[in-house]
Amino acid sequence: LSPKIMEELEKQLEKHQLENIRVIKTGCFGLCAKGPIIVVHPEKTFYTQVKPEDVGEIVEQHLLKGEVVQRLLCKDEQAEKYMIEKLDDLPFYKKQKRIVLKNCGFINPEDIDEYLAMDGYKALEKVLTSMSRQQVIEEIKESGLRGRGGGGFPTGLKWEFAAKQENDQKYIICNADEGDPGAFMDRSVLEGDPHVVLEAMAIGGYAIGANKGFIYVRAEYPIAVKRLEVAIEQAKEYGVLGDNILGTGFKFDVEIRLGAGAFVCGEETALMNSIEGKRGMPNPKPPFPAVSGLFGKPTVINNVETFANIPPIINKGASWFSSIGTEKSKGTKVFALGGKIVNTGLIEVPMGTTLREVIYEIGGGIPNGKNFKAVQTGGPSGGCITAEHLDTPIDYDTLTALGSMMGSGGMIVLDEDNCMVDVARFYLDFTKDESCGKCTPCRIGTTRLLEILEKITEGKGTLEDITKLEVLSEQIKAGSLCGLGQTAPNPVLSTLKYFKEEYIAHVVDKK
Ligand code: FMN
Repeated sequence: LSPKIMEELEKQLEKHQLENIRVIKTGCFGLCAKGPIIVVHPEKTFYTQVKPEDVGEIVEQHLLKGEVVQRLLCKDEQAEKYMIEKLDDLPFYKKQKRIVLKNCGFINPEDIDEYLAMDGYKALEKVLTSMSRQQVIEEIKESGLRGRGGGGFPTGLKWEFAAKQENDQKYIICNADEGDPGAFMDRSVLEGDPHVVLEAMAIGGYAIGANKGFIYVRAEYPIAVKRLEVAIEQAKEYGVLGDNILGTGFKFDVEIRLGAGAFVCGEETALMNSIEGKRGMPNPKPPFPAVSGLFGKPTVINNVETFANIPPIINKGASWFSSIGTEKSKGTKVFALGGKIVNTGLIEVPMGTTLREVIYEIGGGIPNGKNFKAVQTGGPSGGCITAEHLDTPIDYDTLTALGSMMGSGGMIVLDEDNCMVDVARFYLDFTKDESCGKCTPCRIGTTRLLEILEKITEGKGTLEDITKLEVLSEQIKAGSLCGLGQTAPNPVLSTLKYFKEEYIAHVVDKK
């Protein structure tokens, strides 16, 4: 609908000769539940669930007469009335802190001038003109930034390993494969602010001594791909990518590679095999990519969101960044809120925010008066967190301690109607399909695990099957080659930990 709304808006502005009003196509505002959205600046009037036939009224009443169209204002579900007039007043945004998403929904991602107006490429200029490679690495290390792609590895340390390698060729890769069901964080960054990733990759290239970067993005994200292509062209024209960046002599180029929707290709070694034109299957580690990665050369691979944190850290300093978050998890985290929640959408919160704040204050709670049951974090590699842990501050370590994980940021809320055995079956169905087949524990193990789960959900399972689930899960975790198999049993183990009675309720010999 949004392109139609935009077309209608342009037509109406022309009809009324409102030449001094600009229509800007932006990336995502985050509040998916209320799209399509029009924000009228400078006052930031927030019109939601707009239809093409509403546009005439917005133009004639608001833009010509200066009167807000009450009917189209954002509805506050909790207060059950149309009341939110300004974007900043919405509870959805109040508890958020936008570092990664700061430009998403505000600038035209296809216009480098708008990125430049938001301090774009200032960080690159700063590192190239006033910082040594080691100083850049120290700054990132001191910031405490950890990888947002799932593993949580310290980014500065990864860059340092690669920087120390002596080699004539090194690479920087941006992992934009984003295969978790329910995750769309990286997509929104690429669609809303593609230059931030290019700027960060060039900074990374300078820091480790690489002059070539690849963005591996899934082909199912055509808008992200197109905006990246436009951004790369504009960055080259502006002189922030290419042979002699900002006249400093530093050379850095970026190419896009498309993934074909295989979840395992998000795993770093499988991804690099895929870029090399080989079948996307993981390799054993070590060697780690920082030592021997793409084409056997030292390579830094980081997630989209990790990269999006780099320019703000360089611009504002490591101590600014590390003042946000918890002791061991610094900065913010972007989450894709989905499932049984009023405000489905994309949010960014400081690490340490509680799940209760995310689900009830930002997310608006559970729809239709239902009770919260659990939240699944970390997608197919993660697990569920129950009501008794809603006050847990979100960070890498607390979520892992609860038997789940931060993962890349998918957060699926489940209510009293969800069967937890079925939730585990859903994720196993996914991982079994996505197993690449290279190692036996994952290939055969996930198939057997799914068979047992199907037997139980069909009401044909036994108590012995529940024991088999536990034993087999541990074997798959211990024996699999890569993170896919090593984490595939997590949804089973965590639902067994917190909801064993639901498994028992399904089996034939429950007495
Ligand atoms: N990392 C991503 O950034 N995006 C992905 O889509 C992704 N998919 C993965 C899928 C599997 C099965 C596994 C095991 C890992 C995946 N990862 C993904 C993690 C990467 O292997 C790697 O840790 C990450 O790209 C490193 O970047 P970071 O340090 O910035 O997090």
